[in-house]
Amino acid sequence: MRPVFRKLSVLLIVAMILVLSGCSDQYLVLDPKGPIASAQKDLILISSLICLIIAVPVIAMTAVIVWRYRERPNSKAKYKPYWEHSTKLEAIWWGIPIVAIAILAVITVDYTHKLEPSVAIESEQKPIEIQVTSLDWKWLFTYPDEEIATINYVKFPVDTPVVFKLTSDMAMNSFWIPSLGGQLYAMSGMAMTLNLLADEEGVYYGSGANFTGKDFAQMTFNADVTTKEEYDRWVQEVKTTEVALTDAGVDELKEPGTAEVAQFSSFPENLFYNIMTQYVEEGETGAHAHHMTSEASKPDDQAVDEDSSEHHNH
Ligand SMILES: [Cu+2]
Repeated sequence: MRPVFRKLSVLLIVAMILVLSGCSDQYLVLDPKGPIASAQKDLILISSLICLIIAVPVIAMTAVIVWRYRERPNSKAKYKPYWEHSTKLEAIWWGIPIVAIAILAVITVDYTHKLEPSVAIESEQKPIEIQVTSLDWKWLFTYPDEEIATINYVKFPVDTPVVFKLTSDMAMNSFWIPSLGGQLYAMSGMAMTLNLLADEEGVYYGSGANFTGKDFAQMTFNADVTTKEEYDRWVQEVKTTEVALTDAGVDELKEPGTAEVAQFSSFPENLFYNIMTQYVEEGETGAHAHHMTSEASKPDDQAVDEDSSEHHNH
């Protein structure tokens, strides 16, 4: 090996060790704690494997061919100056990728349907709804059934489907608890539905996965998954010991800036709905106006229908 290549390869190995050691204690996506995340992990691994079936032989053959057919005296490699076509080779290098892409396509379409975020997760437990509002730069969680609210912290019971309703006060953001499943966008003027389930207790990292300005990196939160008993005890504790979130408090939260973890014993009625529809005027036909179906546009109906999720890809 030439000295320059030797130096380069040492550098590459050092870089690889550094990069790989960075995720040694937190695999997150590759260490799923729920059915959605584990199905997504399967899809990642299956896709990677299928790609490797093509990539590994191609890279290996590139090295072998470059080495074997290099110019040198007494080369034993076959010399065929008039070779121009081989049906066998054409079939291999067109056939294998076509088959691989077809398999990838079928698997991806299948998983995409199975993992549609608005599809309810089957469970014997009654699902709980948590409304998620992206503010600059903090996460507001409101529990419509329990009537409590939290900032930058969310708690729910293990083995219980959680229906997250996502919206944003301002900038478009992306709600992500990597251990439980993929991200979904939180957009102003609409509500998206993300169904997740944690099948193991623990404290999971959550973040805003979309750049929303100066302090977006501070928009992290812990998703605390506990037993049903512990969750119920916590709800009662928040209801009895914390202060209420007032309209003035909401205005303060809407101001740009970061926030500490906080809990509130109650929140203004229809808060989520009011934030979601704050930019909508009567009869408007804006970019997301078609999500405002008659069913969803009743103020007393905080639950937003499935229609809102048809836009989950933008
Ligand atoms: Cu939309």
